[in-house]
Parts: sequence; C-alpha cells; structure tokens
Amino acid sequence: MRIVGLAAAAVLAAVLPEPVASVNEITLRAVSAFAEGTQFSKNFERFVEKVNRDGKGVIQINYIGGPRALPPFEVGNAVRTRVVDVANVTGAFYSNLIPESDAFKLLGKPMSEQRRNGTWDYVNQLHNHKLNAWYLARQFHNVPFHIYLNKKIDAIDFTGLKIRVTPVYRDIVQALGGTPINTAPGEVYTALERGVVDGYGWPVSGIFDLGWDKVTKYRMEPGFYSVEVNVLVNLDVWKGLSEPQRKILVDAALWLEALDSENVAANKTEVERQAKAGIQALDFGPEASKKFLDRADEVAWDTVIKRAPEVGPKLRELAGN
Ligand code: 173
Repeated sequence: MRIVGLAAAAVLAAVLPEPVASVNEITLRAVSAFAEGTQFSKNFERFVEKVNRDGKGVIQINYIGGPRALPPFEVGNAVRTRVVDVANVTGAFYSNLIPESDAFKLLGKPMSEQRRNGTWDYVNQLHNHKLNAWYLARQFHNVPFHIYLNKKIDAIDFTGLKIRVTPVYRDIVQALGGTPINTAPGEVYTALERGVVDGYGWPVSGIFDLGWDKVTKYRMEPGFYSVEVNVLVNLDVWKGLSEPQRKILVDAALWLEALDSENVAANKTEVERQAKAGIQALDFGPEASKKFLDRADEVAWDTVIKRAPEVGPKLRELAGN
C-alpha cells in the first residue's frame, strides 16, 4: 500500500503544474488575541487581506484565527517562541513578559507622531529585548476604555463591587475600592450572566460583537486611557525577511495605523447604539470626571514606575503626561 501511495505521489508530482508561489515567497502564520470578525480583530483582518493582495509572490499571511486557536493571554509568548510568526494582541495580555506594557495605554498620541518623536522606536526596542518581537504596528490610539456596570453607583466609587479586569483596569478599580477579577474576554459574558461580576472594563466599542449589550445596564463616564492593539512579528522571522518582504509589511502597517482616523466617528456611533440598546451613561459631571482621569493616570504611572524604575520614567517623558 505504502509503496503504491508513494509511487502515485511521484506520478502526481510529475504531472501537476509548478506551485503558484514563487520560490522566494514566504507564508507567515498569524493569530489574533480577539475573536475573529470582532471589533479588535477587524482591522487586523483587513491588514492581512492587504498583505495577501499586495504581497503576491513575495509574502503571504495565513490567518489561523482568534482565541479558538490560542488562548489570548498566551499569544505574546507564542510570538516570542515562534509558535506563530505574527499576532494581533494588546500589551495588556503580555504584561507578564513586558511589565512596562502597562504604560502602553498611557501613550495617547497619534501613531504618526509616536513614530516621529521616538516613542515607536523605544517601544519597539522593549519588544525586541523582552518579547523577541518586532513592533510592526499599533492600532486604536484614539479609542478610550470604560467601566461598564450592572449596579447603579451614586459617585465614582467601586466599594463592594466585583469588576472584571485585565491589567488595563486593575489599578484604578482597586484604587476606587472595587475588587478586580482578571479574565479573558471570552469569560465575560458568562460572568455577567451569572452575577459573578458586577461590571467590567472594556473599550467604548465592541460590546455588541460579543453580545454583552444583553447583560449590561450602565456605562460609566468618562472614557479613560487609550486602547492599544499591536501587530507583532517574531524577531527571528523579521530578521530573516528580505527588503521587499519587509516593505510589504511596513506599508501595510502604516496603512493600518491610518485606519485610526475612522475611530472618532465609530466611537460616536457606538455610544448612540448603546443608548438605543438601553445602556445608560452614568455621568458625574466635569469635576468628578477630571478627578477620576487624574487618578487613573496617577495609579497607572505609579505601577509602571514601580515595576520598571528606569523604563517607566522614560515612557512617561515620551507620553508627555
Ligand atoms: O478588556 C480587555 O480585555 C483588554 O484589556 C482590551 C485591550 C485592548 C482592546 C480590547 C480589550
């Protein structure tokens, strides 16, 4: 049987045309830490399509998918060890490997400026050294996070509330008296449904994709920090690419970052859609909001600087806040 099979394969190989891919074409394997087709995977998926269109015969990306392929908190390590070549993932999911990644949400300038003023370069070096990764692109700098609640509060105070977090929200939830419970996005729906948590941190956008509107009553104002979802490439893979291959990726990365210009309008649409779905904004006025924002920044920088006494202050200088 085996010999016959091999012989058949040899015959097939002889009669089949040459594979379409040129010998120099490389195919990279990619995953996303967010579910396929949802808010924080969508633009990455557009990036993959663009690379596959522009990179014919040069470079292609084989997109394996979201958390069904790989648990979100393991994606950073999977890039480091080259289990995958490329990933779409937030720094909050690999803060065990880059403690300074807690600061990325505080780097709120547009990416065009971060690339000019040395921020991108510095953050890239952190990724090179600590994650064995190339920091190809960052998305969503102009999308804020919120705390969503199912219990009404009378002031910005989380005493007695259990709130689902990632490292993004942990410090501010704790500072305001709440009990943080760390979970991947995939566990949030059930935790809310069962009342295991009274609320959760999440960006202004994306809750409808996950069905969370059905289990959410309030969105606390104001929005704070800045979402960061990064496209990372394993550093050994990056170093092995030819100039034309890198150019396809870099051009697509800059194009991806420019998609951030769509976000302000998208945020507004999302807030309107939440209101229509019965999600009520809890707004405590400008003074309380400012106090909250200052506190949120302060506790986050404190943690970053404590965990990274040299890198933290440098990042703060680059952030300009
Ligand atoms: O809430 C989260 O899971 C989280 O940290 C995050 C970060 C960036 C985009 C979306 C969610």
